[in-house]
Amino acid sequence: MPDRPRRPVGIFGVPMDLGQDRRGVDMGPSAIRYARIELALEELGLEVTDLGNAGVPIPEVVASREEVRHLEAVRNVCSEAAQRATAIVTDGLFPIFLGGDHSVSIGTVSGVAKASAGARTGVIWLDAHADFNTPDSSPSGNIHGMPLATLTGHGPPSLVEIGGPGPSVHAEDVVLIGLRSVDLEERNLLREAGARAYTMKEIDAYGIARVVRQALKHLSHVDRVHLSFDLDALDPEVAPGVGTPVRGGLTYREAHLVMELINEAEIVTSLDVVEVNPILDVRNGTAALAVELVESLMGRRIIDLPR
Ligand SMILES: [Mn+2]
Repeated sequence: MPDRPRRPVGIFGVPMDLGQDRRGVDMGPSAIRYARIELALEELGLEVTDLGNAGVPIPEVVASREEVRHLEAVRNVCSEAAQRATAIVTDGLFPIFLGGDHSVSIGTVSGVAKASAGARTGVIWLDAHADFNTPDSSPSGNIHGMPLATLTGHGPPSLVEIGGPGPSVHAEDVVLIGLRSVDLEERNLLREAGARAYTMKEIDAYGIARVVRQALKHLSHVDRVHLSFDLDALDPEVAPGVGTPVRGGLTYREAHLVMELINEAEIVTSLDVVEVNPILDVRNGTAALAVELVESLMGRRIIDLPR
């Protein structure tokens, strides 16, 4: 099979741990680089440029008297991330963003979605959590539980407007996969918004391959697809080093199959890898697993079989 020409990759880190109390996910970009993401992609024949990190203040120096914790600081960081994301897309690169807690996606997804007016961006949100709280529904006031609601227009206005006026994506162009921890009010918000959600129940009942194929079919009408990959989608037994572990997640092979099927569909145009927490990890294994899964997404195959 002749290799298709593939876009060069731009890696950009957003080492932010302001979406909640400090947990250690600010070290995620470093852990993923230590696991040699750049080399792994180069071995797939991709050209890779590491564009460094966004400037992020630490929680100890950020005022936290706001009702929504660290709102202004998160907005500043996400605005920078959005600007960089737009520039990376405009330069013709495939962006891979390294978090950081999942609130970084408010910036990265806004930036790629608003990079070209008129184009429609779909989102695959691979996560144990729905991240669909609003300041009113959130039990904690933590922004890392709000990014997907914010991106679809249901968040603090100062965050919704990042990257340009209006919501970045339509809720009907969003598919969530891997859910198993959703707050009570958040369930209603998600249903009312009209996003498509596949919980662990659907994955157990129908199998991950069928779920992924349905998800891809649901997004076949959009111009671009952003994959926002929270490592807590995996079971903590295989990925212990995450911000908010929840048991009952994807197995090692299910996660690889998600990436392999998405790769075959040639649909994804940008990627987040978020919530890696080296403090809870074992010998950087979760970051190494993140790199493996990125390889599968970007074209690594066990062997190329004739079909
Ligand atoms: Mn998340």
